Amino acid sequence: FDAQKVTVVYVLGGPGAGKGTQCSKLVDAFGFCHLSAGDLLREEQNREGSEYGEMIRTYIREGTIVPSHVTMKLLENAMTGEMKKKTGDGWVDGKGRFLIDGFPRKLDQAIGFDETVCLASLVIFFNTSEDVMLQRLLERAKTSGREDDNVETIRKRFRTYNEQTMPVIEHYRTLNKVAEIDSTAAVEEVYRAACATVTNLFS
Ligand code: UP5
Ligand code: MG
Repeated sequence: FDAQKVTVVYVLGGPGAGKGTQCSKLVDAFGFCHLSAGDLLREEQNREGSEYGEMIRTYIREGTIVPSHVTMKLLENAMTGEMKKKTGDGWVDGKGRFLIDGFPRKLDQAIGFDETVCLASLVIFFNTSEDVMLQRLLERAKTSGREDDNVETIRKRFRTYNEQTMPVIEHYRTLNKVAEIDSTAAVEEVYRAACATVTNLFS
């Protein structure tokens, strides 16, 4: 993808930090196309005839990272589909705007996607404590139906995040691309900070 025609913003943060919640709100305000890597993987997992269904289920249940080629292909396909539309979600002034939520989760994915698909302009990093994230996920577990919303898997997700995803954030920090937002506060308050960051990017 031509960086002149698309703007890619990565949205990172631990499990339950509020990535999805904030992305939905940013879509309305800034006309982004929101691509959640986790949602794309869950869709593929449930797609009839998918050759990756069982594999994805195993990784998600273990809180580990699905092999990069699978996730990158799903993201690329979703972006291509959106680019073909040329109107509607994700298009502002002839330029595609993508919020990529929950990806890249490890360093090789970050470097691979930046090099082969599109260079990210910004990383929004929602940061809060594990205690807060755990409480949010346990609350959501009552209704989410997500197979990874249980204490055992949540602990594994935290470990994977600390060991593999934090280095991605550090990588972008050295490139001065990270906007860190404390996501401990109420949704609306976090959103105000997120809005200010994105307004700044497009001004
Ligand atoms: N909530 C949100 N914000 C709040 C606030 N400010 N105050 C109070 N409550 C707040 O929020 C979680 C819950 O908290 C919700 O109930 C919300 O109402 C409330 P949400 O916005 O859903 O948080 P989010 O950060 O999106 O949490 P999520 O669980 O989606 O994060 P994960 O990163 O764990 O999940 P994801 O779907 O990205 O990935 C799942 C799995 O897929 C991974 O573990 C991995 O196995 C696999 N995966 C890959 O392998 N590769 C990828 O690239 C991506 C995923
Ligand atoms: Mg999410």
